[in-house]
Amino acid sequence: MKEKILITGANGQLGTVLTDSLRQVFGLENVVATDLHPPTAQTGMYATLDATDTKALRTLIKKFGITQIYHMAAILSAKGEQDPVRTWDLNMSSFFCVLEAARTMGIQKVFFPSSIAVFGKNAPKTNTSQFTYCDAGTAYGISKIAGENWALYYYEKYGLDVRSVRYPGVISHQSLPGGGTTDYAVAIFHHALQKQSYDCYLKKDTILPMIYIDDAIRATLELMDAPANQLRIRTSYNLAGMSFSPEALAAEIKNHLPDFQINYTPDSRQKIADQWPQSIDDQYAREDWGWKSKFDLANMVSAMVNHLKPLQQLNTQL
Ligand code: AKB
Repeated sequence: MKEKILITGANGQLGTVLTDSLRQVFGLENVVATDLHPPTAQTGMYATLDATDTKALRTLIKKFGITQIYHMAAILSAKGEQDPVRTWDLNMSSFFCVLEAARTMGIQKVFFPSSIAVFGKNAPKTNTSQFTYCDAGTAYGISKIAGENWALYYYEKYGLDVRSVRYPGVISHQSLPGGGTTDYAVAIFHHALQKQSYDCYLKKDTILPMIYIDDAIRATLELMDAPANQLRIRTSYNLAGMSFSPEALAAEIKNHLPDFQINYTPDSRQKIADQWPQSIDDQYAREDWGWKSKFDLANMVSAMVNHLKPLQQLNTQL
């Protein structure tokens, strides 16, 4: 069967790279990127879409004969705390639009991104297991754990093939994250290259689970490609990449940029980070669909510096 894919939130940190990857796998003519705002660079089919607009979503599904939806649109943890009710509203209503359209319009597969934000202060901090307390302490995290349970509900009640991973903080060079608690781990590279210094909003010893973009995208594609009967988790799979603190990341960056200096001025995001695990046990992902991360702290930092340095040099020449 020829797959036709629709992505919501295609301009976001993950959406941008996922769209490119899906276009490489399925062909330019089979992937429709959607977002509230037009993309900066146009490389394929695009439609403006408010993901909470059921009618508009259904029109696109019909028009393009969509068979799979990757629902990436969401308000993240830090931004979400500025308006918790709106965060719940947008994250949930957009997912319901997708689930209901998928259920009633013959969509074959849905991808729903969850997050380590589903874990709260009662979950064990290290090697946090698949099945533990999910007492999320942010509006974003609450919407993600609710979304996971709705994914399971639609799977069990209607047989809808919804798949999901709990992403750690994603580190990418292609685009900037927006509104997350883990965003520092991307911003630090841009500041290190532009100003040789960074003022970090988390304490130096705050260890969080992170994943490099190549691993995050590969995990998504591998999960979506796995045989349905191998998948035991229909809420969302724990996913691990690496774990580090701002201090450890800064030390690794210094190996490439010796003049780099870091300061720490913790703000409200510290409280969010303190609720989250430091490391994740992704045993089910490894067993069910063969997940294995490739990037550790050292090779992630090399990759980021190698990708961003030439851009920085170009910017200073302009
Ligand atoms: C955030 O920090 O909100 C996200 C996430 C971990 O889901 N990057």
